[in-house]
Amino acid sequence: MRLLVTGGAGFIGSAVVRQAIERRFAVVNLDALTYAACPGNVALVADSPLYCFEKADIRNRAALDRVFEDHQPDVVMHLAAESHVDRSIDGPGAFIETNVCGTFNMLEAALSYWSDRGKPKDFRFHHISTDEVYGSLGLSGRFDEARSYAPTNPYSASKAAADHLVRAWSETYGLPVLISNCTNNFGPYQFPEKLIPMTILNGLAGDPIPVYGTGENVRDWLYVEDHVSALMMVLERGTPGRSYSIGGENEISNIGMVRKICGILDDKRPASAPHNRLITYVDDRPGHDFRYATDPSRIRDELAWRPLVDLEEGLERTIQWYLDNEVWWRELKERDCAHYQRETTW
Ligand code: NAD
Ligand code: TDX
Repeated sequence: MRLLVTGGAGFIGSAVVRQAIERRFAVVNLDALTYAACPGNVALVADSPLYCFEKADIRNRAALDRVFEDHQPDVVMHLAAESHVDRSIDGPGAFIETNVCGTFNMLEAALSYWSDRGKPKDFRFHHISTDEVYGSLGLSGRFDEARSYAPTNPYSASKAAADHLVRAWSETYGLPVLISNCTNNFGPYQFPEKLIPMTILNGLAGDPIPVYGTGENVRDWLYVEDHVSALMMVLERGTPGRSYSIGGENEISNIGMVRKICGILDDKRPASAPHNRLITYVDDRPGHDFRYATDPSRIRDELAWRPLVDLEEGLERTIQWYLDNEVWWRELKERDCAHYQRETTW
């Protein structure tokens, strides 16, 4: 099975690449290597004869046609995206270009490739999306596949637009697509602009740990390897045209999460305890969604997916990974990562 992965040098995409190679897929990793990419994320598999890298931008249709032609993939998993909400508030243009226009290019390239080959029935275009497309929840309720879309920030609006395009290419042209909408991921190799790695690295450095607003906003967290096992199940056994909600059922407020991380850091670095003295409340994110939570009943009932790593175990593994992999994040610290307004030093 030849799998084309886009965004495979990023956080979740690289976990897909590593797991797919372990399962003996031949993998083509297409990535533009933006500020968020790290080729080291796939170092463990880079020498495998099953692995191949293509530096290409999904905004460039001709480049996509060439990659499809050269590698003849059986299935596609599309993860390449601009992924940070704070950056989308500051500079929405890149989110529209990559997440919307780039997805349009991917669909057109895939449709043309699939049609030219006689529309093989096992071909799949799996679009990896987010629960943020559904907008914000109050204190109760959970998102599922029947929920109406109501995105509230440029990132989530761009992902919602991409989801609509993917569904339209299925309904109109018959392209065998799958869509999955997942909650917040965490784990090794996550770029430190996101809450969990930011808290770990600032905690280790003794720098302020920024908590937006009151810290009462709630997220539902899933360990990245469990997300990837769900993605592989959707790819292999999901029904074309359907979408799948993926969630960890690990709801926690941001301040609760930050305190948990500080507690683990206290155990691992007792000389710097208590780390929660570093917690600093800062201005809220504009349009900050209050709560996300996802009901994963469909993927659980139809595909028998279950997460294997609970929140405590996942946090322990993640924090230990950042402690053991300083070379990885030091290189990112020194990199010029195109700055944005809400940026905090990490
Ligand atoms: P990431 O920012 O870590 O990685 C994104 C990757 O895409 C990078 O390697 C980058 O170089 C590449 N990329 C960006 N623009 C590109 C372009 N124009 N052409 C080619 N490659 C490009 O993101 P992530 O957190 O790994 O998220 C991956 C996907 O999963 C995204 O589609 C995101 O919307 C979705 N998702 C993320 C989460 C989460 O919690 N991180 C949750 C649900 C869904
Ligand atoms: O320094 C911070 N302080 C803080 O309080 C940061 C970076 C974030 N936050 C808050 C904002 C959110 O409520 O923590 C929460 C998590 O923030 P992020 O890590 O930026 O994630 P979020 O905005 O929830 O979006 C993530 O999950 C859905 C990913 O970045 C998206 O790509 C994914 O689709």
